[in-house]
Amino acid sequence: MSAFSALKIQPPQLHGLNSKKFAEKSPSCLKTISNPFLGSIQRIPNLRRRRGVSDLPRAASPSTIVAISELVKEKTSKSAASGLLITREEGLELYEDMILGRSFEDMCAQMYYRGKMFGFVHLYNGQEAVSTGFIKLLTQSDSVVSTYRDHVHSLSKGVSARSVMSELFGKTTGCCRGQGGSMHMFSKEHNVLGGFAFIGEGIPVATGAAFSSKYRREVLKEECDDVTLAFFGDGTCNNGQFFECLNMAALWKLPIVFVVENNLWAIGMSHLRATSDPEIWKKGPAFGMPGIHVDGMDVLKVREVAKEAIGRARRGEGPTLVECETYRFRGHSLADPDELRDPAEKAHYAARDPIMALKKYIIENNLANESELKVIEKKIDEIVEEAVEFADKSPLPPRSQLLENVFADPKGFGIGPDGRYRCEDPGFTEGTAQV
Ligand SMILES: Cc1ncc(C[n+]2csc(CCOP(=O)(O)OP(=O)(O)O)c2C)c(N)n1
Ligand SMILES: [Mg+2]
Repeated sequence: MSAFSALKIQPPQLHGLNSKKFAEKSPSCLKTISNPFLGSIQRIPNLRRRRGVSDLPRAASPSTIVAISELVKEKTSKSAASGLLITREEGLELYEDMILGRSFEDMCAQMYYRGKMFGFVHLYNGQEAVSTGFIKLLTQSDSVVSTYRDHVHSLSKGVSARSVMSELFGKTTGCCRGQGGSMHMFSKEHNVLGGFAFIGEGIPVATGAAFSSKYRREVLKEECDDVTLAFFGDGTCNNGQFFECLNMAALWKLPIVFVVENNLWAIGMSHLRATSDPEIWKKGPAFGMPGIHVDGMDVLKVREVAKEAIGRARRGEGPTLVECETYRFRGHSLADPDELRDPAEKAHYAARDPIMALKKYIIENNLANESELKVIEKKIDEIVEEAVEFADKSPLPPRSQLLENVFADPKGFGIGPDGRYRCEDPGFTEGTAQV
């Protein structure tokens, strides 16, 4: 039995893609969505013959790109004996991470409206199952590449709430010393390789990171089985960088997982309106890698898919494209009044809150009781409160920091040694920028 059949994934409703609209848009898709696991059914006739068998992932049949569930048959789950998908410890870890993500973002909204943060701030509420389901399976040396919606990915990867909040406040104690802000989280220590404001921009960076892991292992003969996760949205999947990187990753069998957070909207543009074939996962098999569709509001399903995709990458079997169908509970950014989306759609997804779903699973399966979960919630409240106090008290960066890491010649203009602004005819200097 594969990991996916063990999951008893419900026949997909493409949960939020309003099925009537979806049918009008693409009747042929409805035929495929009656299958419980979309990624498992894509047939690519003769692909192995054309490309040579050894280049392709090991599949059940020579002419099929199969779902990763079929590729890893001997998966053993720690909690297999109990028949549950997670142990108590795992359940509590997932719950804590999701509560941290949610509480942190709620606090960001408060701080933003109190004028503590500047620029655009994009929150992750509703999408927690994706970050937690994937990132909690990583090791320290694995990498994560995010988008402008990057706070929660960073927290899941272990960057402290203090340093993310300080970064948002523009303080020196932030993970980028206050120079990045909301959309540019980075942590060398945790291998968070950046949030990126331009959509699609992180995908080549992630592909490069995955290439470097493979190069270290296969050329430099270092011990390295690091995996990179690239997170990005549905609106990014019609962008050229996505296609270029899928091609390269499949061609070179890179240890990467492309994680699409399909929240059905790109600012105010509906995914169904903007995309010729709204099933993004299908683009994986088109490039010779498995494509998976998973309910992104269910952390346990995401986690099962993630285990196999990450495992596949770690074993050197190449990339996977995973489409997580999810939803954001707030506007595109905190500057968005969120008036475009249908209230019925929002209510539909609010009822599928991934944190509530995990809580229900934990309690119904006696992994923990309500009061034990309350203890976690209280602990997280304190962490988030403390992060705000810490950020608030932290110093602002000195003015001289303004020109650090600026590659254009800083000699001609900027802050002079006397602390005053100066502007001279720019010329090129050698070496590092210094004021
Ligand atoms: C290259 C580029 N073009 C346009 C934009 C403007 N823009 C900002 S967010 C966004 C929508 C992205 O939607 P999606 O990828 O679905 O991510 P989500 O915000 O839903 O997480 C666009 C087009 C941009 N940031 N970068
Ligand atoms: Mg989107």
